[in-house]
Amino acid sequence: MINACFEFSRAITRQPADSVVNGLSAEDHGTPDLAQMLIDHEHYVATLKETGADVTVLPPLAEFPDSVFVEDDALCLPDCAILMRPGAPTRQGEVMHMADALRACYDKVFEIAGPGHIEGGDILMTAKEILVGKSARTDADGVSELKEIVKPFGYSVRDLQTPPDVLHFKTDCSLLDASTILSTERLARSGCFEGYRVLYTPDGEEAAANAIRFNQFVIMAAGFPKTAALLREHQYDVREINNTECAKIDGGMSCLSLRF
Ligand code: CIR
Repeated sequence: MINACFEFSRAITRQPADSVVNGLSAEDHGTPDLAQMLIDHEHYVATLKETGADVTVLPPLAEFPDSVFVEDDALCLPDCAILMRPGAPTRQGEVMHMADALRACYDKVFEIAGPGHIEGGDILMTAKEILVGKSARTDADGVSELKEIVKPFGYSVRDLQTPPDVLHFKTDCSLLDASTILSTERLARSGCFEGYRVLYTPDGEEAAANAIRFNQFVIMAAGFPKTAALLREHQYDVREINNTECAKIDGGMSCLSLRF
C-alpha cells in the first residue's frame, strides 16, 4: 500500500527569480545571496530526483519574489489538487501561475475562492488526517472552505493554531512517517499531535523542524547536527541541504516543493 503522505512519484518546484532578494521576512536577516540560493535549489531538486521522482522545475517569476516557495500555492492530494488563497497580498497572484502545471497532472483541480485565506505551509497531511494551523496567513474561513472541498474525498480536516509569531504551522513540524512527527516543543505542547509519535527538535535547533519526508529520505536544512543525529538514531535516511539563503526570508525545506 502506498503511504500517500510521504511516498511520491512527482514534485513541482520553481526556480528562484532575481527578485527573491525582496522576499517577505518577518525580521531582517540580511539579503539572500541569489547565486548560493540557486546552488542550493539545484541540490534540492537533485535530491528529490535521486528518489526516482519526476521533478518539474518551473521558470522563475520575477514579479513574485516569494514564488520559489511553491508549497504555499496549492495542496496536492492523491485524488485532487486545491489552489490556495494566500493571506500575503504580494503572493496571491502566484497561484494562477501554478494552475496550469497542476491541471497538467490532475483531472480535478479545485480552488479556494474566498473570502478566506489559506497557505499550503499551514497544512500538514498525515496518513489519517489533514492538520491545518490558523496563522497570520490562514484564517477560519479558508480552513472551512478547504474542509468542504475535501469532504467528498473522505478526508478529515483538523483545525489547529500555529503558535504566535511562527509563520506557518509547518515552520514548526514535519511528517517523518505514517505515525511520526518531528516538532518543536512549543508547537507540540498544545497537544495537537496526540496519538502520534513525536520527536522533538533539540533545544536551539527549532529551525530544523521544517523538513520533508520524501520517499526514502528525510530532507532537512544543514547546520542542525543534533537534529540530524536524532533522526539518524531513529533510522531515517537523512539528507542535509544548505538553507542559509531561503532562511533569510523565512523559507525552508517544505516550502520549496509540491509533492504528490
Ligand atoms: C513568505 O513569507 O511567504 C515567504 N518569504 C516564506 C514562505 C515559506 N513557506 C512555507 O513555509 N511554506
